[in-house]
Amino acid sequence: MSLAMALTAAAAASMVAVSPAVSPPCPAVMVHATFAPAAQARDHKAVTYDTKLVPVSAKVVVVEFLGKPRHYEHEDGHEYEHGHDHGHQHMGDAARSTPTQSPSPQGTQSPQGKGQGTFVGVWVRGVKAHHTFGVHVHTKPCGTMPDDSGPHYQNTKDPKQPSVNPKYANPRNEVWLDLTTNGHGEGYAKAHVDWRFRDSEARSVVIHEHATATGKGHAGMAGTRVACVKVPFKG
Ligand SMILES: [Cu+2]
Repeated sequence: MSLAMALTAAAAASMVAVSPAVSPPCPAVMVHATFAPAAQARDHKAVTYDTKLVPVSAKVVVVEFLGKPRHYEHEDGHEYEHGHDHGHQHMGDAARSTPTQSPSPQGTQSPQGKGQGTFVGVWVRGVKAHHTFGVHVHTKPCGTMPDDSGPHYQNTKDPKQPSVNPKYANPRNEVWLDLTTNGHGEGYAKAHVDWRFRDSEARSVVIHEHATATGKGHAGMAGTRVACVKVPFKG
């Protein structure tokens, strides 16, 4: 299965069986790229700053869907509300594809209602095997230097930057897509948040050297930036 097909299938699997009024999912944004050396950032969508962790020629797919449905219709016609997920899941969860479902009385949907929020999925192949990468949506496009991609995108901006306060630097206020690769250097992560990006303020997905920290004083930190993908996220 190709990267794009696999990712689309995984994303679609978390959106299937919605009420017939909702049209089939169609990504708002989809970027499919091969990592190039950082010096070529101007002409390439994806660049690597650390070829040991993310070799040139490794591949990446990023998709964004607007308004991941909160409800799923079961075969018997009953509606089930999708429990609020915790922001990011690892490849194993995603590969099994069926979202957590819990029975819920009708009429108790979230204040946002159906179809709100943003779903982001990322898939990499050909990167370091058996490795956990911290991955986030950042505010600026990738450049020749790792810091060109700016800080993390935050729904509610932390007045104090760089933001290491767990109140702001968390997977509900930012988009975290940490992933752990398998033996073939392939990994997948998805995230859903209840809000939409502001226009032109979310421009890249940055891959960091290790998993994202959550503790006070270093929340959101994941080591150096090892690779970056330009993604023109829509709100
Ligand atoms: Cu980051």
